[in-house]
Amino acid sequence: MNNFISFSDIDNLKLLVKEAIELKKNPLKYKKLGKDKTLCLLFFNQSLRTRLSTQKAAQNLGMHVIVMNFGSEGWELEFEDGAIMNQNKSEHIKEAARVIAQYCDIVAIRAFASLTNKEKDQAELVMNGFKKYAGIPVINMESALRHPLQALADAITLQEFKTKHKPKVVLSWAAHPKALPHAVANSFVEMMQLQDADFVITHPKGYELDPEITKHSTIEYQQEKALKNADFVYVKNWSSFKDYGKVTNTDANWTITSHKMNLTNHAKFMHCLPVRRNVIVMDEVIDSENSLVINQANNRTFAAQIVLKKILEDEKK
Ligand code: SN0
Repeated sequence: MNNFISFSDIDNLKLLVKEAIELKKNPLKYKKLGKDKTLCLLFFNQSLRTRLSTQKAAQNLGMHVIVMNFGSEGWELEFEDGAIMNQNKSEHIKEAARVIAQYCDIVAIRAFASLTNKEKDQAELVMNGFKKYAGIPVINMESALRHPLQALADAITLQEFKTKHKPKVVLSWAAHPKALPHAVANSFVEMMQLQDADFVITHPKGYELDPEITKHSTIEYQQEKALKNADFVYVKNWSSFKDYGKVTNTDANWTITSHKMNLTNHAKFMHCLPVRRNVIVMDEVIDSENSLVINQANNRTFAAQIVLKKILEDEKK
């Protein structure tokens, strides 16, 4: 593996999940693999799980880690080719990426969608800029469009908790006071399209994700109908894609309650966190024994570790 920007960088998801589960049993087995290698984590946005689990994963492989809150502490970057930089942007990605690459062996980046400029978000400027100019492996820690480390952790969690070959997995939207990115939902959909599962997406009309991403998946606009017989319920808010970045629906009827969980096949509850309690999901559901949110967060370490391991191994070849 050279980069991990989306699921298209993975050859075989099933095998990768299997290897991650093996790694989880003995996380320090490859402690020598990353000796004298440095991972640089650049954050343009807040983080809890991603920051700590990716550091932990690198440490488990014996790597050094440098963390920078680029969004608040770095120069404001210009991404446009040929830009006349006489405004607020101080440094071009061409220099920044090449400079950073001299200090580390792998760079991991978090840069959320602006949710104001659809074209720029769709172009994945930050991730692609680093990929183009850094010349070292790039890992996506949530970009404008994708959060593949989260989806890989979710694939590990599904594998650990599924009790049948082809479970029913429902991705449900729920209302949120803020406009949130599409990245988690997009990567979850792309991951589910690689799984043997009965996968259904449910959301109100107007909240369709990018049709390019969901084109091979089933969409059911009636949440209660979608939840019927589900084995896993994954809830996530996202803002409108059509009416880009807008909150056009605040209907509290989409909240996951115990009444809704009772429609399922005793389903496991999932969310990537952070979650707004009693807005996205009621306490009774997230606090129940069927909630997997803490397990998902734990698997973030092993998702990051298997990706780092693959990149380090391929670098050695
Ligand atoms: C981010 C998102 O993409 O939805 C990160 C999830 C891993 N979530 C938020 O920004 C939630 C912020 C909030 O105020 O609830």
